[in-house]
Amino acid sequence: MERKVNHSVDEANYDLSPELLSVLIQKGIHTESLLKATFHPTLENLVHWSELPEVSEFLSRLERFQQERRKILVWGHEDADGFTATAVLIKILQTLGFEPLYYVPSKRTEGHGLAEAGLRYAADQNVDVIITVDTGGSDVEGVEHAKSLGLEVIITDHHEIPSVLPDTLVINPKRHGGWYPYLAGVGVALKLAWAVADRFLGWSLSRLYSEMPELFVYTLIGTLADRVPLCCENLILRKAGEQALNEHPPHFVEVLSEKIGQFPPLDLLISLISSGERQGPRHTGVDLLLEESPEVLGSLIQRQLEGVQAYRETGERLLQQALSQIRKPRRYLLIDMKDIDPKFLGFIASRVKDQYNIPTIVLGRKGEEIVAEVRAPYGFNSLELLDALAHLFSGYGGHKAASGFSMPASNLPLLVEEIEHFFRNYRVGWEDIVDLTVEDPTPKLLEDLERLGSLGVEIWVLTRYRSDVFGDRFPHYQRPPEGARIVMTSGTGTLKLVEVLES
Ligand SMILES: [Mn+2]
Repeated sequence: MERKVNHSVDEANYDLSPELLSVLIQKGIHTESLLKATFHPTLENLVHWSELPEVSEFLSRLERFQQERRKILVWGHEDADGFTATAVLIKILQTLGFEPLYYVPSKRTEGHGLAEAGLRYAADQNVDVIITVDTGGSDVEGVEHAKSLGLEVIITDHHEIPSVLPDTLVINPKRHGGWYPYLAGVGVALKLAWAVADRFLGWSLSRLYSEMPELFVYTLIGTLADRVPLCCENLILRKAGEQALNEHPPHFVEVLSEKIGQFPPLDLLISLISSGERQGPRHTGVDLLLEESPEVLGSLIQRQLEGVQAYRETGERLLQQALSQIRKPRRYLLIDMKDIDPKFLGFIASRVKDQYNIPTIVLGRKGEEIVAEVRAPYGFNSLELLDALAHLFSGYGGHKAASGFSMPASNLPLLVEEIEHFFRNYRVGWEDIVDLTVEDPTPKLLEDLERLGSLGVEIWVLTRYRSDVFGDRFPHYQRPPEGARIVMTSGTGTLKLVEVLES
């Protein structure tokens, strides 16, 4: 990918070695404003909305929609990032007098992107404009279909940029060399909300925070659920969201607190939103966030809590079933879960990957199609694998660490063969995986790594162990032999030893 490196960045400001600065640039923290957000993660250092690609076109279109009294539908994605992004966009559009509808296709029955049933729903409701959140960035066909129904489409997404973009306005922070490379879908929606608030209402970001703190709580939930790196802008959004949650808990949090007799822990909020379900054209994952009536919320939450419990139980049972299929893990794992509910595929793939730390592909079925979730350990780009297999797929996309695809079931034998072939020829050593190789570590290097780790920046380094430099950073039972080659990571502020290599 082409990177817009700002060579005027003054490393002296951050007292960082040139080697570590170039690691940050490689990781996408490649402008003065992103560096500032990384080292001073406070709300006023959130990178200005105007740096989001194509945002001014987005604002002028909104202005036109307002004049022409257009009916807008926000098109979401069926996970916590998608639900929260939907809620953020709906709320900010409401402040402009729009009464947006929303639609979240079911992953199980409709798959990803601009699915047929939703487009028909939009047309039936006399919708003029669809604005997607967290989805659609590679859906060339869906966009064409929507246009043929007379719908105008604006895509907002944060997934990797495909080789062919849909022929419409696409807002994705990864465009044009990857500004703000880490934002979740809801982070993009929050940036758009800030842009709208600034342009149409004259609000600063801190005014937006005090007028609509719930937007920051939604952003917290979606960002954590999407497992994006919690550094730079995401660290800012996380801190702002936690503060908003404690100081101005949204309605659903109040009702939930009362129900369970304590302030809900974040992971319960994430599970609660994640377990949302389609109900006709509505979705409880979105309604939980938007609903204000305590009575309605009370019954929504009651049912949802039961859903969380059921999801956890079924998920654990299916996970055990998946683990029991594993015989001898080698370079990768391919597990066929046949026709279980596909909403468990991602959960299973993540947990199996965590356990074996090798690329994991979990297959399921959706009608005539095979659907799959792929999870990869640090250093393995799952999209590289999927690119190599793309000719077998009807669709695919995602991130380096987590991706998915769909495919005609008849391609299964070929898939098995080609995955095996891919990994047989896949030779990657730690040298290729780590961010930095340092022959002679210095105390300053270790301190810098710890500082970056405490700011949420994960950096992997291949170096040599020297007791005089490392001191007692690793517990004594873990200490490598003097001079051994080691792989370590900045973790969350404490250096972690990943592996001692044979030399
Ligand atoms: Mn997302």
